[in-house]
Amino acid sequence: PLVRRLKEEYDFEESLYFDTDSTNDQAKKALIIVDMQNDFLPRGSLAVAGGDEVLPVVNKIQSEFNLIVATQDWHPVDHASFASNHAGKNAMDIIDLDGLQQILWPDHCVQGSKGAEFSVDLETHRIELIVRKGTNKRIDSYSAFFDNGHKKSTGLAGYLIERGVQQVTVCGLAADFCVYYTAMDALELGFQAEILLDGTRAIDPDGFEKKIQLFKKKGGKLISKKERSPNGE
Ligand code: VGL
Ligand code: ZN
Repeated sequence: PLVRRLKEEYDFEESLYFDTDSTNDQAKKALIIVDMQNDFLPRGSLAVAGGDEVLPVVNKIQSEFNLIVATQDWHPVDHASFASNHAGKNAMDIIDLDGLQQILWPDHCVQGSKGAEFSVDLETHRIELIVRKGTNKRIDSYSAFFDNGHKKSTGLAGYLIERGVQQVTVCGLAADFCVYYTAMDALELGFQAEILLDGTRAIDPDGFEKKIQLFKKKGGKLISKKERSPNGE
C-alpha cells in the first residue's frame, strides 16, 4: 500500500505541476557522484592522475539536477581487494576471489579513515543519499548498484525508481572502474545513462577508452560540461 500511495502521489503531482517537458525532464534526472574520496585524489593511496581537476566540474554541474546521490568506497582493513591481505602479492596482480577475477589494489578507503572521506573541496550539501560499498571483506563492489558478482543490490536502483528517476549522469572516480560499472549497470537496469567525461578521470585511460566503446554500443551517452556551456558557467 505504501508503494501504491507513493505512486499515486507521484502521478498526481506529475499531471498537475510537472506538465511541461522541460520540468518533467528535470525531475527525472539524477547525478551520481562516484567515490570523490581523498584516496583517489592526488597524494591519496590510489591516486587517479588529474583526479582533482574534476572537482570544479562536479561541483558546478550539480545545479542542473534536482537529485544528487554519491557513493563512497568503504572497505574494512582486511578487505580481500587489498594486495596487503594476500601474502606474496602486489598491487595490480590479479587473483581469483570466490570465482571472480579480482584486481588487487593498494590499501584504500578504509572505513573511517581520512582517505575514505570526501574531498573537502567537494560540494556536498545537496547530496541526498550516500551509498557505501565494498563493506564485506570478501566482496568488492565497483558499481553503485551491485557488487562485482551481481549477487546483491545496494538498494540504489529502488531508491531512484521511487524518486521517479529515468536518467542518470555519472561522474567522479575512477572512470574505468566505479564510474564505468555504475553507468553500465544503470543502462542494464533500464535507466538512460550518460558519463560526464570532464567530470571523471581514469586509472588506465587506454582501458577506459576500450570499455566506453561497449558502453556506447549498449546505448550509453558521453557528455561534457564544457560543451553544454561553452563559457564554463
Ligand atoms: C575504485 C578501484 C578499487 C574506484 C574502487 O572507485 O574506481 N577503483 N576500488
Ligand atoms: Zn575499492
